[in-house]
Amino acid sequence: MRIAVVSLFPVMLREALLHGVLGRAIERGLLTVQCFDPREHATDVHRTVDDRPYGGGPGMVLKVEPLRSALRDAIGSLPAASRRVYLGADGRRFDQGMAREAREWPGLILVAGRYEGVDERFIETEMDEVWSIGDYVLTGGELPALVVIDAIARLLPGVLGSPESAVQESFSDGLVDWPHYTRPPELDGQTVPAVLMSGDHAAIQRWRLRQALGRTWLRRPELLERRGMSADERELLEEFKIERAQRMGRVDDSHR
Ligand code: 4FD
Repeated sequence: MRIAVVSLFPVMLREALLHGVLGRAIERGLLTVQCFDPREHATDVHRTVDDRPYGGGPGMVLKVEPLRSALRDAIGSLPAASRRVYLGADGRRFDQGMAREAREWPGLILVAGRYEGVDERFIETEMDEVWSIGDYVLTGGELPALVVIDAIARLLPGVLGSPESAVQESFSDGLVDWPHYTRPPELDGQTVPAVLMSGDHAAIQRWRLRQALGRTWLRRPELLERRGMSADERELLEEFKIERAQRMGRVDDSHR
């Protein structure tokens, strides 16, 4: 997949993309990310990219022409069917479903705003969609762009080590994760659940699904509402509730 980002801070993006799974995916050519800096498209001696808002008020607004010129370069270097997405707090809430859809696109152009925003005419004429990563305001669209790139990239074939990762994910689709443990088996009296060391893979799978259902019920009930449960899953969740009630009745009511 090919991604282009229009941003005044290309170094910030490039640096962040050097590390970990994402860095390796780019090294291996599973994904390309190119940056296009509107400042390089400013035509005056001062390389001006922003100006004062019509109507007055604080802050500056990104001008259309340098943005549009940078975008034209980005479009020129990506497949024709690429989609154009602006990152803004007023956009459609980005979620896993949108990441899954976007991974099928041949190319994605992300535009990261700065200052008080970009001239609305640029968004109207040039953008297909506006996405938000959550209900908070940031100083720029670069971090949201990186979040979107990360969420999509890990879904691309070959990016996560094994194809098993994808199977595991569909197994627990729409649920929060189950708890994870590694050595040592006991730490200051905190032990690893015995089933995880039993070697009984069917029992481990059921334990993990039970935990994922239980944690989703406790922490993100609205996800469970939306997703629904099979008869088998309903039974597992009941088991989780009973176990938890017993645990809380006897010793520990420290966590909800
Ligand atoms: N919640 C998000 C995206 C961008 C952003 C910006 C005007 C500020 C939050 C236009 C002002 C863009 C988000 C950049 N803040 N800030 O996804």
